[in-house]
Amino acid sequence: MVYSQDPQNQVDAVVLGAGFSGLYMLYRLREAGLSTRVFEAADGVGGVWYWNRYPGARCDSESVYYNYTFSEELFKEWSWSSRYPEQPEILRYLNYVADKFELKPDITFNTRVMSAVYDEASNRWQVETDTGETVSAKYFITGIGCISSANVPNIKGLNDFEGQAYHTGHWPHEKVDFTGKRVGVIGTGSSGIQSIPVIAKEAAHLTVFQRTPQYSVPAQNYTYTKEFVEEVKDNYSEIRRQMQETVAGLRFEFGEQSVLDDSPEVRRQKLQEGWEKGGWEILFTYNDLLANEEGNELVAAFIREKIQEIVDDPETANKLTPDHFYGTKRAIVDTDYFETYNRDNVRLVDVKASPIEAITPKGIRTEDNEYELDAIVFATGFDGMTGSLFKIDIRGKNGVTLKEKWENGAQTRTYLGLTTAGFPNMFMLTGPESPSVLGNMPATIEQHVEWVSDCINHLRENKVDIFEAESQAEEEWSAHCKELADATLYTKTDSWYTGANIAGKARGFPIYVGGYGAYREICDDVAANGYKGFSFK
Ligand code: N01
Repeated sequence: MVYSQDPQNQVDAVVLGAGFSGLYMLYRLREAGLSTRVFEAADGVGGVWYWNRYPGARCDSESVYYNYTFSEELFKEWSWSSRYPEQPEILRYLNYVADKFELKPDITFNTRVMSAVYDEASNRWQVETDTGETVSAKYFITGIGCISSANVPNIKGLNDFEGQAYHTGHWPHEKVDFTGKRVGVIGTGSSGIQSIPVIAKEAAHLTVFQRTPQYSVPAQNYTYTKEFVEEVKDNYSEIRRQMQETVAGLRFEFGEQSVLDDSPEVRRQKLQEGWEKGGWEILFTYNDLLANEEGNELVAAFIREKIQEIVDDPETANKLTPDHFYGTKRAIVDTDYFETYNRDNVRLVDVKASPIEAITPKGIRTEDNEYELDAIVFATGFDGMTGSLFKIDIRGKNGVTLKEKWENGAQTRTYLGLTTAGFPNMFMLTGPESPSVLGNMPATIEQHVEWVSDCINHLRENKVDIFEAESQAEEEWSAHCKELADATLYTKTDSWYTGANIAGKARGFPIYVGGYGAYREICDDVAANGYKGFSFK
């Protein structure tokens, strides 16, 4: 590689991605006086909210918390329309933020970073893009999201289909019109469950290809009143404080009791109330839902009963009824998902019982049938946590790639989920082994960005050239993450959290399950103690 000597291409920091994390990281670095380049593969800001434009896409953390809180002015300027607004509104918000803080001039759009190589002689990162540009930076920061590498399963005949095919995570910008069409949706995770009711209303006929049934509870979405929005704004400081301290970066904690502490009658009443309030209420009703098999089963049984009540056809209801531990696959909230199966134009195909054999020119062939389709929607998810990092050729000391160091995901090792030994001056926003996807993402992102920018300020003030996680600290952190995860039910279920959704991917649970508030305290403590666990040169 020819290293960049061009002063134009020598910057203090390179940041990857212009979603929630990249935008705020750029803001903070610029405030601190660092020259910064952000590279973004899309032609606009937004990250996952740029790409995930499928019908029905919306957030499932309440919008008044699903936003930045670092700027009181911004918080008070923006008003959300509803509890769970749709993707266009969230994308408008992120564009508003980028425009307000004049971030776009420092973002290079339509440009994908292909490699980032640490040069030990100069102690700088050499970053190469798909447009042939090389930039040299002191700090290399990834803000590429945890679920941004789309998974299109390797099904025979994938390219033979003569109709239209879409992936929910790469949806076209123009409206896709399913009117009069026979549509097939593969996948019933959050994306499938959000899009199925909307597509069913438009399409002539919808066939859902389900491999694993999912628990889902009603979102109970509603339009915010002006009074509520004003009240939220008046409580800005309190909301920011609460979000920083709670287990998931929202305003509430898990309930104080075990599932087993309540009598069946009281438990039922609480779960019914949770169902009616919607969203995350049921998931947070008890303190041990995700650790106690017997308790989890009681809550899961309540949701299974609801599915049986809602869905008219008993055979369809049975196929839709899950048997894994509730919440161990990402919990889902929906609008009329199970009700959709009562429509005459919707059918459910169980592809665990009769697996998909091939995509054919005319549709999808399973072991026992062929389904003619005009369009196929792949709601088949993502290569989560490590997928996007591994797509980039990231090389640390001695030319070792991140993929090699982490043994292709079999041995993910980080310190605090922010850094990894052998990769000096590199930071991962919402990286593996941080709380990331188990919390309200904007809150977890703000904490990471603030920690990283404070850290960089500290390094500059103290004229530190090389900042690197120590192997011992990293070993301990990764072991701690594993120990916490193994004490939960998460690891007992196949999910994208564990890597089970990707053929051949190593299994693990590279997410910190100890809670966002506790994690923040740990990170603050590390900083307050002179960044213990890191080496400085
Ligand atoms: O992806 P998923 P997603 N044949 O992996 C099935 C976030 N998100 O895009 O369970 C047949 O959850 C797969 O089956 P199985 C959120 O964190 C948030 O829906 O592996 N089926 C599953 O049913 C979420 O968790 C929002 O057996 C195949 C589905 O495809 C994460 O993104 C909205 C298959 C994939 O579900 C991912 O959600 C949307 C195959 N070969 C997403 N391969 C919000 O609300 C896979 N499947 C904010």
